Amino acid sequence: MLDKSPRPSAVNVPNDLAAHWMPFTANRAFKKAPRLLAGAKDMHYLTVDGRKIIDAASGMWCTNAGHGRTQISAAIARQAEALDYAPPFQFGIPQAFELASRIADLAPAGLDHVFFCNSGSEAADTALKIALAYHQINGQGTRTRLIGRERGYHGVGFGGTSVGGIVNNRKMFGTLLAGVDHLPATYDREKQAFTKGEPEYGAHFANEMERLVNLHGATTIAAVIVEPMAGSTGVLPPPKGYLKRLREITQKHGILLIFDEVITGYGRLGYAFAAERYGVLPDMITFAKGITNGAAPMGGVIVRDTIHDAFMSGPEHVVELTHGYTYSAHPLACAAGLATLDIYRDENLFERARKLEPKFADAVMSLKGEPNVADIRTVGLTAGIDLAPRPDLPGKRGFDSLNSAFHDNDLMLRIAGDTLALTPPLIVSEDQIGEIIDKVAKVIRAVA
Ligand code: PXG
Repeated sequence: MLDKSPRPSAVNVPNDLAAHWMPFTANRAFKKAPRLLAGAKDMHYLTVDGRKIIDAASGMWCTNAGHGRTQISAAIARQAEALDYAPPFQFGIPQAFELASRIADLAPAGLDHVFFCNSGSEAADTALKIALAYHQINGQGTRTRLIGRERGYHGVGFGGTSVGGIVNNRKMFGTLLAGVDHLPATYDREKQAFTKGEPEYGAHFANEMERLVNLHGATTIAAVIVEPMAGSTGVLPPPKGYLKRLREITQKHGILLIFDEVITGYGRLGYAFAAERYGVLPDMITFAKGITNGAAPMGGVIVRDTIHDAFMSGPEHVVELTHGYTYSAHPLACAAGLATLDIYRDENLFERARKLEPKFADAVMSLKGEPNVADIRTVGLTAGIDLAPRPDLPGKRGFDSLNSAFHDNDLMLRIAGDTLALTPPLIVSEDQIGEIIDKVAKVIRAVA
């Protein structure tokens, strides 16, 4: 029988999809079957054809407080009226100073200075440049090597791409930065499969840092950058003791340790920063995404006092660090950031994530035994579900999952190859966790 019920009318549907070359997207496939979004509120997106989609991805690991928070949009609107743009070089706005103080208060003691930029990529490149400059002004200019990790993601700048460890993101772009090396990834499925939280096995992977020191010489190495929990590559929580050992080795050799907390910052793992969860003090923390709940572009680097203070010498009229962006600490982003931090505080969202973690982990683990599920990892309010690849078509089962979720199951999830990543807003209810898991099960069966 024909369904004659009225359909919600489509909104904002473009006539032509050709001109927009979409980032990190299979453009031709998208334009044949577009996934177009028109609105969002709390836990849901609204599609252009009026469907409500539950968001199990926080957009792209951004909207930790859920969508459409009027407190944030009102703050942005007020700021746009009062002061649209101010030059961040040689001038400042009060909101930037206030936001930096609020972020420093959330960060571990000793990390008290914040350098603003506009994205996670810029944050990674900024941290790497600060590391190089610090060693130079500290009389250790031979320290120029940068160390990343296999399966790491630090954005798409040349610095972040160079220290990143995802082959598809690197192989098209030539030789990248010279003098970069990589630690091995911390994942071993045979020893770690279906672990909730941090795996018991794998602290020894940090010892590879000693090997790199022996290979290159400590006095040539400036910094190591790692995500405390690798997100983009499919949610790899750190093995127990791994980050502590990495800290010990880097400290012993005078090498700076940078935590890329673009994903793990602002509550994803139940704490303001993963550094707190793991009780490890890095020299710098990068952040982006959750700082504004995704509502305005912003990133930054939180820097240890000793590093910051080392720059504060020489004639006072001279710029201490020749680095920054036209939109560093943009007024609209600062307004969004302040309103976002108010929400995180007033709604105790980090604590909420911590309390929900065991229930979330149990719910996701219930998918063990569904077709092709090869491993499940959970930590904080985040999970990675590895599906076995289709023979000779790596990534196809993941891509089919994205489409089945969006088009047939009213669900948004992230994919990394054939891994499904769940990372819902921290406001998710227990019922909604159940709903998400039911939908994911349907998706997994649909792509079997
Ligand atoms: N560092 C980390 C750890 C990230 O996760 C960046 C840096 C770069 O941030 P920008 O703002 O420049 O994109 C990221 C970004 C995914 C996914 O599906 C993850 C990211 C970006 C896009 C997709 O997992 N993370």
